[in-house]
Amino acid sequence: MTAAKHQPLPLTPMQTEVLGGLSRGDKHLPSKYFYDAAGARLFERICELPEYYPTRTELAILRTHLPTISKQLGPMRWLVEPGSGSGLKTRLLLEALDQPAGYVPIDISDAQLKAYAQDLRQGFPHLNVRPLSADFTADLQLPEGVKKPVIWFPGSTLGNFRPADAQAFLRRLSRWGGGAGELLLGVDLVKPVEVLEAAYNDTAGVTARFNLNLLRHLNHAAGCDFDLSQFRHEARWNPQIGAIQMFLISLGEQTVHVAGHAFALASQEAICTEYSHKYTPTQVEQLAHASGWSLRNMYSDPKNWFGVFHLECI
Ligand code: AVI
Repeated sequence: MTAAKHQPLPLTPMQTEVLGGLSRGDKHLPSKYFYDAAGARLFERICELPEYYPTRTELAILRTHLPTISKQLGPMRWLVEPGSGSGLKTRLLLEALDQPAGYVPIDISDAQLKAYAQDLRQGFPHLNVRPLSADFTADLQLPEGVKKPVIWFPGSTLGNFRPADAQAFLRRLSRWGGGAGELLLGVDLVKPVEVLEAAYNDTAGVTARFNLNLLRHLNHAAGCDFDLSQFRHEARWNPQIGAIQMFLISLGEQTVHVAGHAFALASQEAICTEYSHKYTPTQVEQLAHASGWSLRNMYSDPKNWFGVFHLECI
């Protein structure tokens, strides 16, 4: 009898991404894996922190300007949201819209999407909710009949894309529903460094837990063996690229394993876990223009900390 050969298991897409990120000279981990159930709950807590101004600032802008925005959009529009719902903000927009034709939330997590659609139908019994289970960063087809959509992308999620990816994503959005749509885009704006760094290094330590939870998630879902007690959270402004970068810093020399591959980390070596780009209004306009959109209006708060950009397809 010959001994059965030990075949390595094929890598999952998640493991492939983690291996790729840890193989770089400047180690990275993909920020999209922050949002397991625990991460999503921590993010909700972040949004309520005194230092984390984006959520409440964007809400205040919407409360002030939604009547005007709604008038400009006109009646019977389809609302399409990449991501399965931004809670209160989406509800405010749906309430403000004049007889919306329907609402299409798009999310890769089918279970989350169905629960959200169900919940929404209770609050808006007459609304035609058409959830679409898909990766919104890839090419996709909106449901039949959804034309000239109003695309809603709040929360400065665009800031978590690298600028080239942000441009490619905005270009894709411009083609949704056959083009000719409009985009309501919430973007966090450049502001004093102290304000930015405080927002990502909160005193209650919630952002630190959110950051470390990425390792816990990868341990469970990608078979890694990160020891959470051997890392600390750090977030700092990078003026060269105009972004807050979040890091997990190795507290000592250590080796971590991913799917049978070993990675050595030096003491104080940083793993970058997130980019949160901040833009000036002019930069947003330029980025939008380079991706097939022109600016109709921009709404901001008295300190100009956050912008809601109303864009239309060129
Ligand atoms: C989801 N995104 C816009 C947040 C941000 O501000 O970049 C994620 C986040 N990371 C740490 N705090 C919040």
